[in-house]
Amino acid sequence: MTRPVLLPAAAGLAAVALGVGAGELAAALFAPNGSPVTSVGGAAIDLAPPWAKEFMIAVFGTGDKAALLTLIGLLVAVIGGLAGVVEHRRPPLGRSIIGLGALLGLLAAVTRAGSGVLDALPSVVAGVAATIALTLLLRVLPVPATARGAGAAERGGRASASAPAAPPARRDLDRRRFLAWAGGSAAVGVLAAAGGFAIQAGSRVATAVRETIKLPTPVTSAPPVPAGAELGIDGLAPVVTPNEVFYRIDTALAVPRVNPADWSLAITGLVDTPFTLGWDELLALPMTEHATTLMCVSNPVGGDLIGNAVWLGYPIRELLRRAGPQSGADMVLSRSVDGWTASTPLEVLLDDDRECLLAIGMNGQPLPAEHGFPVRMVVPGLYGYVSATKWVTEMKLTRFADETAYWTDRGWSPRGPVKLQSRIDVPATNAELPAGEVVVAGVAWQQHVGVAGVEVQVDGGAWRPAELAEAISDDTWVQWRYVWEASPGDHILRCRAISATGEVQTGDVQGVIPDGATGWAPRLVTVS
Ligand SMILES: Nc1nc2c(c(=O)[nH]1)N[C@H]1C(S)=C(S)[C@@H](COP(=O)(O)O)O[C@H]1N2
Ligand SMILES: [Mo]
Repeated sequence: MTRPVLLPAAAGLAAVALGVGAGELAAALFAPNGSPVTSVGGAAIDLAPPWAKEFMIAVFGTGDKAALLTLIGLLVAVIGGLAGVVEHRRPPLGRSIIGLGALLGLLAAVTRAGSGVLDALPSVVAGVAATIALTLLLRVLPVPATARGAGAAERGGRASASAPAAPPARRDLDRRRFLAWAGGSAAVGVLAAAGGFAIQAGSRVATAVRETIKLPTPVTSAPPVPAGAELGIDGLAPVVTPNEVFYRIDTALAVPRVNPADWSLAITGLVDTPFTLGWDELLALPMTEHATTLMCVSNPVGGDLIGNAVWLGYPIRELLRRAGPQSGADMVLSRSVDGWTASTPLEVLLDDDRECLLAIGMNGQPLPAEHGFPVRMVVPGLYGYVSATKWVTEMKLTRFADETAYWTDRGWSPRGPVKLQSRIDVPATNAELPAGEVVVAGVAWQQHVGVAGVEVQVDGGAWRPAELAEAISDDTWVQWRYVWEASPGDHILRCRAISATGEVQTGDVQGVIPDGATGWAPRLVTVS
């Protein structure tokens, strides 16, 4: 009786080990909050009655978390073994058990505070991997001679009366092959899980450190946001974008988790005295606070890959001066911990009248991991792809003629000054409105140049001036509103900005490649 239970159970155990390992690795790489094991553990802690918690702490002390994880491991092992045996006898019942287990992990992961849809992924990966592994392992399960004969043969060669289905040598080979596959699957699972936990341990350290950081008080504070900068219209982008909704663009599949203690910035290349700056040294420098609107060159006309934040950091020009740029250098090639690069004109970074920051703070918080923690660059007036390097670790002075950056190698322009643009936020696309006074509102920007006016056009008619809100500065976008006397029918609204230098936003349509989109975004509404 041993073999028909033991080997399928082993198959189930190995399959589940592989699944859990794959799930943990997927979590570490794509969804740090979606680890099935950690989520189930967290849910268990949340749901456990007080006496159970007290019992765990009383028995295991500070090892209570490790004990809980061991308990979960044992539970998973039991479920795996059971699934193997059941699947062997009555497929697909065992696979259903695995599916239920994965569903449990998924539910635990997506119901945790601050979780997102992506947090479901690791549990799905775990479930799919375990199911496939179980199916394949059961296929290579050695066929017993007979239910009893096999066990008897094992115990001493007293062959049973019914003849074996396969010769013993063959059965032995089958068994070894099965054990190799099962053992291999389990080993891969354990390795993947260990790898996942190791990666997450690093990220947990960075996250924990981030939470303890107290940002230094700026020596030069940003002036308070003027009361008149925020029109407070429903549906209009707030003048300062909260970190949680700030757009995110980067090439990093997994958000780099950098521990400030391990962070440094090297200033290299065409400089007299190259040097390296550490986190503590950076924190000790006099900090500047400045509001800058950041925008992606891939933002289509009317798009929302733009946000405005108050950044805290140290002026990059001071660092560059300390290194002493050599004549001939005209570009700073900044590099991120993940290898991504940006090419920024040196003269922009050295400009005394432009607050180019090596930023550590965003809207009063340490930079969120997604936005470059611990240190990034922020440059007013240039698109992000040539200036806003997140997780920055190197600034190399070089020449545009000698080197190219990540996006330049992919067809984008080496320099990326932002273009004059504006957007309608309110009313919403295809809104149905009652006739009469309708508030049209939006934002307009040309960072570091400034916006002097916005005009609105209805159905291709005359351009009429909108009211501008107070700007925080020329480095930020500005809100605007226009009161429109709407008559029944379908209408097309457009807006255009006028810059502080008198440039009028062009209606010529250009796509985002190679240096930013232009045109006027139409907004269709129906008035009745
Ligand atoms: N390391 C790194 N930094 C990067 C990028 C990137 O891919 N990797 N993308 C850049 C681009 S294209 C933009 S638009 C801005 C976006 O910054 P955000 O994600 O904080 O909004 O970051 C820039 N910095
Ligand atoms: Mo971008």
